[in-house]
Amino acid sequence: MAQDWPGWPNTDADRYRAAGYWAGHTFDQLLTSWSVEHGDRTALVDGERRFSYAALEAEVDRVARGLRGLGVTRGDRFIVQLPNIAEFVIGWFALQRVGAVPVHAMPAHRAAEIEHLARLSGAVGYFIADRHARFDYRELAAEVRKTRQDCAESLKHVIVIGDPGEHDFVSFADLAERGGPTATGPTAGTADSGDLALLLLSGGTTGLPKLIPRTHDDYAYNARASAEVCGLTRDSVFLSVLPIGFNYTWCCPGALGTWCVGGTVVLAPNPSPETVFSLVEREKVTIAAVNPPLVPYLLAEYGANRPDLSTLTLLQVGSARLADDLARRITPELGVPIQQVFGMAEGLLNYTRLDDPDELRCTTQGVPLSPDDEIRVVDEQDNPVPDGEPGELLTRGPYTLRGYYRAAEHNARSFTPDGFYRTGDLVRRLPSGHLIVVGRVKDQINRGGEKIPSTEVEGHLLAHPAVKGAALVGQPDAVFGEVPVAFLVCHGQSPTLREVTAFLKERGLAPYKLPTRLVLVEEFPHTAVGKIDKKALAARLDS
Ligand code: OOB
Repeated sequence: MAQDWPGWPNTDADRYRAAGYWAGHTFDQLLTSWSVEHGDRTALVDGERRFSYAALEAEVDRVARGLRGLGVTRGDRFIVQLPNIAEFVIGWFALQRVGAVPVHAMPAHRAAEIEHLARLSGAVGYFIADRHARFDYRELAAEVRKTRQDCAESLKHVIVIGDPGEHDFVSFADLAERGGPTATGPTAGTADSGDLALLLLSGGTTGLPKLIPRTHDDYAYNARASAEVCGLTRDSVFLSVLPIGFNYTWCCPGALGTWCVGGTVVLAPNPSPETVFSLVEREKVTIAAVNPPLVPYLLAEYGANRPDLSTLTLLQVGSARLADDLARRITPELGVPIQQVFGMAEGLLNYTRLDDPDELRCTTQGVPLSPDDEIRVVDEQDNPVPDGEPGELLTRGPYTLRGYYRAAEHNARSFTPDGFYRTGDLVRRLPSGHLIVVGRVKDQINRGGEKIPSTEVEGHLLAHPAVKGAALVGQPDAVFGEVPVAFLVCHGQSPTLREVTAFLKERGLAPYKLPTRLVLVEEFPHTAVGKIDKKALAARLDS
């Protein structure tokens, strides 16, 4: 497995171990120790279902037995595409128990994304819900499986929460029966803490999105250190508002960070302000993590109905730039302290600190999590810029990858020779170390936290018979910060927006990536080095 992704050089790995960041535990070992330590306490709430730590572990064990019965084994990759339901947690830890590697997919992903994930990861299996939010995931699984039929590492096992339907899929509820008598109990030493623990999908910088390898050591540190910086304790109740499979919700500190300290995780079935506030009241939530587009809705709902938010001690906002003016309204209006979170699935996390003055909490995206997060802010030649000046953020540290999974060629461009990850984010660093996100040099659109890899969408647009050239550009938007607009050069009859979005949907693209507007042009402006000049195109949108 080691040749699939470059790990940390030994000197750095030794340093991270000596500093205590890498504690040498796998997630399966962590689950067992949490269950021993906090057995009767509530680990997870999903609607009317409540799981103590001990009950959660028992469920995990049952499902792990079933996975072993199917032949799932150490190192196997397994796509997990589940909404905010307890089975995400049970399935995820069951995979850990057999030493397999969850590959996180978002509920909004469709055939194009799942197919890409399956191909990149070589996954042997796929967890889905039967239906969720008016979408039938069994149809999606059947479609992806058909296109992967030719491949040795195909999705052999599709495990369905709910009704498996007509297909040759396995019901999650029946999984345990598959386990033979020899398949009981956790297997000691199924994985090493330096092994791959999970694969996350990158938001994309150039080309198609890559997979991010995260180890037990680095991801457990990510969770534990985040819990500490956010002041979590065993009395903390974390509300998962965004999809639970999102790195932010799962580990920053999210669910995993909450369990590290013996707290309770509550799953919100949807992010509507009514749902969020009724769960805050019912479950006495202490910390919730949201993205910027949700904030105005939360403020409006609070203004209208004045729910009791007295238990809430922290509202985290992250995944896209929060406008300073909106940030400044949160604490005065809701009476809840805010924390900005500027993170990335690749690793680096920045948090405003609980004791930062209001001004820093409202106008900056925080300081790095770890004392050993190394930060460089550089110009186009990789030379450091002075504090206060904008530059690209480069970073290296104990929980930031040194290379993507099975992407050697791409890695040479995305990392400096000395191992710094090129984030593609433009930041300004204040003398205090706080970072302010001022822009981006990567070819990506951030639609209120959902990342749209431009090249991926352009590839699909170019497959349309009338399209000769395509460029996806972000247009400023009051709700989402920015939304994708497609500039097209066409021959023959130009398609309409409706035709183009229908075409992209047909190709299996996730709905949030669909352009909201078409601009037809004769030809594209080009930069000095011959690339499509997207800045010039974006400028046409402003006018
Ligand atoms: C989070 O992770 P990803 O991998 O979906 O996206 C990372 C990118 C960053 O490189 C940056 O461009 C943008 O999302 N971003 C922000 C931001 N937080 C993320 N841009 C401005 N302000 C912020 N606060 O989005 C993510 C991962 C862990 C925790 C939080 C967010």
